[in-house]
Amino acid sequence: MKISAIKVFVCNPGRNFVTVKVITDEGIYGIGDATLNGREMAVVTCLEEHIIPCLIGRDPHAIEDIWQYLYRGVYWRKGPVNMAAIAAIDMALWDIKGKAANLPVYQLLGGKSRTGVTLYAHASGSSIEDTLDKAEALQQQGFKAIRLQSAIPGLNVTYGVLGDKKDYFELQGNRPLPPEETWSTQKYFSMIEDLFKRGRQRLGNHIHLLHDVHSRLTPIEAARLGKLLEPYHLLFLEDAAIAENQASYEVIRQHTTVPLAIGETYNSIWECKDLIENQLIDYIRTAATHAGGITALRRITDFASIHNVKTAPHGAPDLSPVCFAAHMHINIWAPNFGIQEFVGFGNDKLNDVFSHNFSVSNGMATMTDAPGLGVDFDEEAAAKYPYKRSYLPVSRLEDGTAWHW
Ligand code: CS2
Ligand code: MG
Repeated sequence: MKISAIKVFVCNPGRNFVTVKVITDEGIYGIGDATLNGREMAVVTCLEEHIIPCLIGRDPHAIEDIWQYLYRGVYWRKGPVNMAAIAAIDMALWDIKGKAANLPVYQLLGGKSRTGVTLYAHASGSSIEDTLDKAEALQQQGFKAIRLQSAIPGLNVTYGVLGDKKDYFELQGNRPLPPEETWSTQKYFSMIEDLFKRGRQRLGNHIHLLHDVHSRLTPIEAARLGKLLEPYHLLFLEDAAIAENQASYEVIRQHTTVPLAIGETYNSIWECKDLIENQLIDYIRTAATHAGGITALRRITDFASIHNVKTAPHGAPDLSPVCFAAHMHINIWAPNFGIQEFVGFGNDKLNDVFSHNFSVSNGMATMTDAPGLGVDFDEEAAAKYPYKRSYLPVSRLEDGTAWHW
């Protein structure tokens, strides 16, 4: 079998997605997700101009060699653009291998370690009351783990909160230039404990609660938050502070037993190596699309497993259902799987473009035994939803200082 062509598609069924299709001379094709929000076209150019010409005529079964060829073989390693491009090729090759073997990808990884994938859903409200109403509705749908986010009184917009928008697609959708949001640590601290205190009172002690700080705090502030939230026993606190300096998590760890999670923006195992090796985190949240595909995620997963770190892959709406499918296969296999983030695939346009074989019931995702990744991409449907330039908001402190996303 040989790779005969590779096509790259950019479409916007609610938000932008970059999808790769690797086609072989035997008619089997594979699909991969290369979406890097706000920098979509950089990945397209990387693929079309620099990567695809090197792959035509190669054996698609040589997944590891192609991965190493694209990673080691290039002077410029890592980086979000490069790794998203490698990731999409890698996912597509696993899809091809599965289809050729007539087996779902998880069987190629080692088979099932569990019957289904536990999900955590998002409850994001315009007030604590609103957040808890949403959380209660999710609990009634059967979700066993819920992330609580609430608007912060005194701030005009709060990250992760939908406001008057009906869903993430509308909230984070098409903007000509980045909007700006304001952050105040002081105002955040005046709200956050109440959210979890009232959350526990209303939702009970059996539900898993989570929270995403989106790196807005410094390590010592994150330590304070961890201590404050200890009585409400979170499953994890996500992105409590930036960890470009991985050792800075020692500050948080020294002060609190709140489980810590990080990694959704990481592009390689090297960004989480010290965090994992020194057991400074409890969950690693790398995504197949951004960390180099299934091959890379499997390596991170195994490395994490020997240091008591579980996986909790990123599942935001800026990852396509192809990435979610890749996660499903890794999650079903991984001995140290923790939990999968899930925001739903309720958007009609999205479902018009991507078809998949997973379903959600009672807070768990399961999938059929379709060969490969079990997802498909409709080129004609995608053509109805052209790319539109779009950005995430930029965060600033109240005095105008640019702040962490
Ligand atoms: C968030 C994301 O899901 C999460 O944990 O951090 O929703 C994040 O805001 C987006 O991926 C950015 O597009
Ligand atoms: Mg997050």
